[in-house]
Amino acid sequence: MTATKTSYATCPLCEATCGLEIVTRDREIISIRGDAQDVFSHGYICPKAYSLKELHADRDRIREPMVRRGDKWLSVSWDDAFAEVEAGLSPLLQQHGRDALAIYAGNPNAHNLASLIYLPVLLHAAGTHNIFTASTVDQMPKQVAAGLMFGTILSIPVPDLERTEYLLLLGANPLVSNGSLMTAPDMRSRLRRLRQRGGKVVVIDPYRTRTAQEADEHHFIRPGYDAHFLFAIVHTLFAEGLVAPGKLTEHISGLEQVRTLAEPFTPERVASACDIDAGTIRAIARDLAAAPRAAVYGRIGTCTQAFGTLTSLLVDVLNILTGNLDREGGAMFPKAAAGARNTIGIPGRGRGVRFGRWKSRVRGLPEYFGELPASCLAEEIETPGQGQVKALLTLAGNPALSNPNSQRLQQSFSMLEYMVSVDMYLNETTRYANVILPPPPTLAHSHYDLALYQLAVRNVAHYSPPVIEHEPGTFDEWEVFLRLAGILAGQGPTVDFRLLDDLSVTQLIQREVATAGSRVEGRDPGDLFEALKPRSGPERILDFMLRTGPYGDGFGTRAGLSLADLEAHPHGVDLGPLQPRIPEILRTPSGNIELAPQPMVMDVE
Ligand SMILES: Nc1nc2c(c(=O)[nH]1)N[C@H]1C(S)=C(S)[C@@H](COP(=O)(O)OP(=O)(O)OC[C@H]3O[C@@H](n4cnc5c(=O)[nH]c(N)nc54)[C@H](O)[C@@H]3O)O[C@H]1N2
Ligand SMILES: Nc1nc2c(c(=O)[nH]1)N[C@H]1C(S)=C(S)[C@@H](COP(=O)(O)OP(=O)(O)OC[C@H]3O[C@@H](n4cnc5c(=O)[nH]c(N)nc54)[C@H](O)[C@@H]3O)O[C@H]1N2
Ligand code: SF4
Ligand SMILES: [Mo]
Repeated sequence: MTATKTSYATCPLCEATCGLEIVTRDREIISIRGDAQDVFSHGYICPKAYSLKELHADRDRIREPMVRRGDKWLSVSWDDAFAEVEAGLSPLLQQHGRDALAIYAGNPNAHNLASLIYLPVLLHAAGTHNIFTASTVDQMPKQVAAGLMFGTILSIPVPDLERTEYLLLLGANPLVSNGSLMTAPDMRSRLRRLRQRGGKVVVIDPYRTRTAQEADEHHFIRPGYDAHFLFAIVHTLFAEGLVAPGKLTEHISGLEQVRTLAEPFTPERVASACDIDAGTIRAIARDLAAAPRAAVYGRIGTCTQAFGTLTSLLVDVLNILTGNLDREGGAMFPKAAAGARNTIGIPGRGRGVRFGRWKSRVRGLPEYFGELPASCLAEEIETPGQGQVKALLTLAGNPALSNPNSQRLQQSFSMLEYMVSVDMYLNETTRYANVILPPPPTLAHSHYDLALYQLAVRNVAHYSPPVIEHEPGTFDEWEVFLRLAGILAGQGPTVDFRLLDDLSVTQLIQREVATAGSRVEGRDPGDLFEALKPRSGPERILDFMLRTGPYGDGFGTRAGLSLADLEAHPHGVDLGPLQPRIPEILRTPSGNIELAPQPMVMDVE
């Protein structure tokens, strides 16, 4: 019998990024437990982690490409599957144009290194305006608010949980969800410690959640009225002379405008709208102002509502007015080791964000950062005319279940002329596909949380190599993405994805050496390309990002991080507690934090 092997990996199932200790024999998983030496999670895991073993062994998990013929599904070779995709998609795109293809990318892409790196390549090759993701049924309002206020869409402050003494949570249930846009393993212990050191947790939620049950205070709110509630707190802070942005004063624009906008929102007027009485609103405002260190945090309940973006903005307006933004124990900005836009370019000022560059065909809704609201997808498929969606590519998403009005969406899927899904299950969505391309088993690909470390309550970096070897003849997800990119770019089903990969890296290097303020500004791209050898795929690009990142070795310009370092530290690298980052983090055109950006002012009316 082969000997067992012990590996360390990050759990990819939610945003908490817990470290796992996994024992395997060949391709079989023997056990999964928490990695006691993990620098961030210290052994904590939730019951979901163990399901990775079942997921791996699940007989329903798709292991080979599948092609649908009527109601029948046939397993086919990868070459045949890509040839099918080519034959199905290319004529449609030639006849009807690029926008005839819609792409839907689901939530697991945010937990997958290969997708995070190669999805942009695939989307670029597709050249369609009809791009949809789970973001618009989740956190897009947060990204818009962060983009407008701070200049980049993931500059979302997170509560400094280990040092805060007052936490106001709106529309979030982190004890169950394990936290979102706040990467923090073992939320229960963190909240418990907060209260043990005399701190207070206050929950605003229309439902008595488990988090609400364990909080010091829970106030029921009428759904959709968080902006009113937050404005009433802002109103109270101004009325009672409690506005104290402290060191942020010189970095903010729009303070007087916020005062004026908050004027009509007296606690008395707001109380009947949001169902929280005026006395409670005033008391929360005073507690928040009086706490030596406090943080306001809003999550999905504050996003999936009519005024989600305004609410998201107001959450951080409150953090700023009380002097809690960017200070220890307040709401702080992580500094991720790789891929964070707020660490790229010249610190303190930038181009800001743009949106609304194009609109959806049927309802005329604006794009945000390259995507349209997922709620538009069904009508784009149903409505005839120039630019109608005729084909769909889903990538790790189940919109037929997860999106609003899903029955209508399912009906629209049956109208498609062609559909391809990259997924390992036959489900509500993929059953409409003509071809399903399965990713390798989760533990057979490497992992690095490029997105989530940008939102972590402590600065950490953790790379895990594949735990299990690929089965011969299987494709990694990045290879699938590049093969699809080749087909969509008109290069056919047999494109050499390694050449496309080289091209992607070359473009990335060229962009970076031309970026003012980069650690490798002005360097010879060819030298850097050579220095990355012999790596390829996601590892090569991750290594490049780490080395040009804020802790990076700058390709020999100083001692610092590279992928080799992370490989030498299987339990992760601790980069320390969060540090103040204003003004360095800002990328707004003014170089200030914008408290009252125009689109939000319009929403107030
Ligand atoms: N009613 C209701 N609706 C909701 C929500 C809610 O709370 N209530 N929550 C919303 C939120 S926050 C979100 S993020 C969205 C999520 O919406 P989606 O992302 O559309 O839905 P998921 O169920 O996460 O879909 C995951 C799909 O990816 C596949 N998959 C898993 N891992 C991988 C992988 O590594 N590679 C590939 N290729 N496929 C993989 C799974 O088989 C599944 O088909 O749902 C939203 N919809
Ligand atoms: N087990 C498990 N864990 C998960 C997931 C999962 O599918 N399963 N999904 C993951 C994903 S993708 C995400 S995005 C996170 C989400 O993580 P969270 O946002 O922490 O969790 P939710 O349970 O979606 O919490 C939303 C809360 O908002 C409340 N709410 C609804 N409307 C309003 C409103 O108008 N105002 C206010 N103030 N509150 C409102 C709801 O009652 C609910 O308690 O969870 C992640 N964790
Ligand atoms: S909390 Fe999330 S990351 Fe941690 S073990 Fe559970 S599912 Fe995995
Ligand atoms: Mo989500």
